[in-house]
Amino acid sequence: MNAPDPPGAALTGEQRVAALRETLAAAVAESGKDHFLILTHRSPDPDAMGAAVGMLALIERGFGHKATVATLGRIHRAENLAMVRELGLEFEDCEGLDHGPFAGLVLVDTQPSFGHTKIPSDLPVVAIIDHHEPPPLEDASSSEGSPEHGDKPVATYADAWHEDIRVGVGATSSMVFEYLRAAGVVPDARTAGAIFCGVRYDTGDLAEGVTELDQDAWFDCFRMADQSALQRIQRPNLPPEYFSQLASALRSARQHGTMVLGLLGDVVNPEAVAEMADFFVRLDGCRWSLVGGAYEGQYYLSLRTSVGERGAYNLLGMILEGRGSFGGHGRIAGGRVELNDPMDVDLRELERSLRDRVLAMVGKGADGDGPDSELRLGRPLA
Ligand SMILES: [Mn+2]
Repeated sequence: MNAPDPPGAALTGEQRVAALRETLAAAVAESGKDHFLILTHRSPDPDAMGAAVGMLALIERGFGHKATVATLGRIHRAENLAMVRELGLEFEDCEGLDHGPFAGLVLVDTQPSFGHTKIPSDLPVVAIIDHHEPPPLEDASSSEGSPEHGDKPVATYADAWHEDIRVGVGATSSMVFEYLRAAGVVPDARTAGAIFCGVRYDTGDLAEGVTELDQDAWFDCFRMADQSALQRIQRPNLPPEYFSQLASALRSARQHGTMVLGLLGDVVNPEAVAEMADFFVRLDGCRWSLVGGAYEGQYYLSLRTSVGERGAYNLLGMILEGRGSFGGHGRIAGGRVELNDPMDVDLRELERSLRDRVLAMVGKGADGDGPDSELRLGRPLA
């Protein structure tokens, strides 16, 4: 079931395009600059990249302004690296970029208050296009919990920003596809390929919880893309670290009833936790998986629920109990907790408390899968 439609969901694509066009034009008039910076969350996933590339085409070809896409944080996952390589995507590095030329920021697949998103405070936000659950109001106004949460100076122009947040839509890339379609901009093969990858990744190839718009974006962009490139993106070569990470994750993960829990200690890259969570949730009888791992002073968490389930965002919020920052939609959620020094002690404490918290939740919902002790100890996967 999709979430209730937020206000504004009844707008047509044409109305949304007109509103965005007007907001950008006002920003150009006010700043005297004709260039926008498109940003998304740290270490962008395919949906973030697809939405950014689509937004670039919209702003340049649909509206006639200049635009630049900048990213923050390395991309590690083999499929995501293959997407950049095979489609020839080019992004600026957000850090060290001269903000002088830009009239303002267009955010895609994220929102200003999200912990994994860094907003340059000297640039006004002019537009937000996203499908993630907005943070609860008390979170947005409080700086407790995470040093990154709240307390973010966000500037805007007099006319406020263009905000289009539709939690029911499967991918932000689909939303950007709608803008392009309504503006009469036909995506080139590269843009269509990027949007397709975004919809494919965030909806699991339209597996569940999708709208007609996601389906239109998937089918239309598949037709317009280079299909052999899409094939190479889906099954890329994998580096040796992938296999050693997989082996150690398989050794340490445990099945507790209908959940697989893998708290992996240090990981080879932050996206390994998402890869393993995607993999473990496919275990027969598993309804959700939670995987965590430490990388460069941060503890990353990925939560997945199985096909047909939703509520990953709420579940991860309950597990984190106000620690760190998190986001998600449908079956996917991710979070990040800052580790303090000395890191190894803090890491072990954090993993122990996460395990206790999760097992307490599983215990409450125990659905007759053996005695309680078996539920607590868990069953090795391999
Ligand atoms: Mn997304």
